[in-house]
Amino acid sequence: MPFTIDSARGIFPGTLSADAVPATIARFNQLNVEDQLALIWFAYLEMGTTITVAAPGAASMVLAENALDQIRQMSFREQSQVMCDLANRADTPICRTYASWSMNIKLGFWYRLGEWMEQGLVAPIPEGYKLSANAAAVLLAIQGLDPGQQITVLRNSVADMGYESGNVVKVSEPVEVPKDMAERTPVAIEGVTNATILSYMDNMNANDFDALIQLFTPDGALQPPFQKPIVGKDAVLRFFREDCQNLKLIPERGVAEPAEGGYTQVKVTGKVQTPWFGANVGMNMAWRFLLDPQDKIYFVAIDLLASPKELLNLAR
Ligand code: ECH
Ligand code: GLY
Ligand code: GLY
Ligand code: GLY
Repeated sequence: MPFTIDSARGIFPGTLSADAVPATIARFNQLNVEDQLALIWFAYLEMGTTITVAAPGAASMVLAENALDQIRQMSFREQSQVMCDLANRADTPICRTYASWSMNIKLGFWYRLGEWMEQGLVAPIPEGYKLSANAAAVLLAIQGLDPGQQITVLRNSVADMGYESGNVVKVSEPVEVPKDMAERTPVAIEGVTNATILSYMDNMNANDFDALIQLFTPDGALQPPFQKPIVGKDAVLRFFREDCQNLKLIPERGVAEPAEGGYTQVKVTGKVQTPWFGANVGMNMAWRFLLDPQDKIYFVAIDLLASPKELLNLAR
């Protein structure tokens, strides 16, 4: 075979991804947890003045309900402790539960706590809390990012909270039925007619993950932004069902060219919307596909782009 997953990761090396995101997360992780929580609070409040976050789905809130009820009944001091424990990745029952949740449940949990903090039901960030100089600098860096990068920093900052322990059962929202054929609107991509690529976009947009996974080779891999590849059909399908419902992929243009050994490499750029922000935030993205000689997906990387200018960068 002419490619390995590792070598496939290097296709279209000129693609500039938003390095500011992991760089900002790394700085964020250096802060003490009081600063971390206060910083997210300030960033989230400020973001709310320009873009609206959608309420979490009912299903995800049911799954977080027990933990939320427990927290609601605590004293302010205990509530603050729980939030610090989460940011500290302490080994507590709530931190273990939190780590077992899918991304959307984690976000829904914080969404609700944020509401309760505003309503005075959960311990607020102390009035007049003053960020350290480092934390203030990180906040400033976040304010300078484009909205797609800001929401990615926010999401990634809560992704790794809690306490990850061995064989814990992962909890995620139920999978909805795929969109009706009659309700699907096929994408069109300037410069790309490859049926596998078009089906990838259309099946993702329809939440049709069983059809989507058929497009992959058995050992195929998918690399989400700023993450290691997820390898193998089973793992990729699990990722689709847990983390990819109700995305809107709006590919705009692309290029397809032959690669070694009868493979084809395809780069597509365009926008992606998350159900959390809908049309309010269009993330500038690239997909870098490597198709095998049968046009099955051996590898696809999804990158959050450094700038809108990158949407036009289709060079090899
Ligand atoms: C408060 C203070 C105390 C601490 C905390 C608080 C609450 C914070 C809250 C934050 C909410 C943040 C949210 C962020 C949502 C971000 C969503 C993003 C989604 C990106 C998805 C992408 C998908 C790309 C993909 C494509 C594929 O083709 C394959 C699959 C996949 C304030 C209380 C913490 C409430 C809601 C960035 C890019 C296109 C890879 C998935
Ligand atoms: N800069 C493209 C990549 O992530 O490999
Ligand atoms: N409201 C966004 C979500 O639950 O995914
Ligand atoms: N929702 C998973 C990711 O974009 O990384």
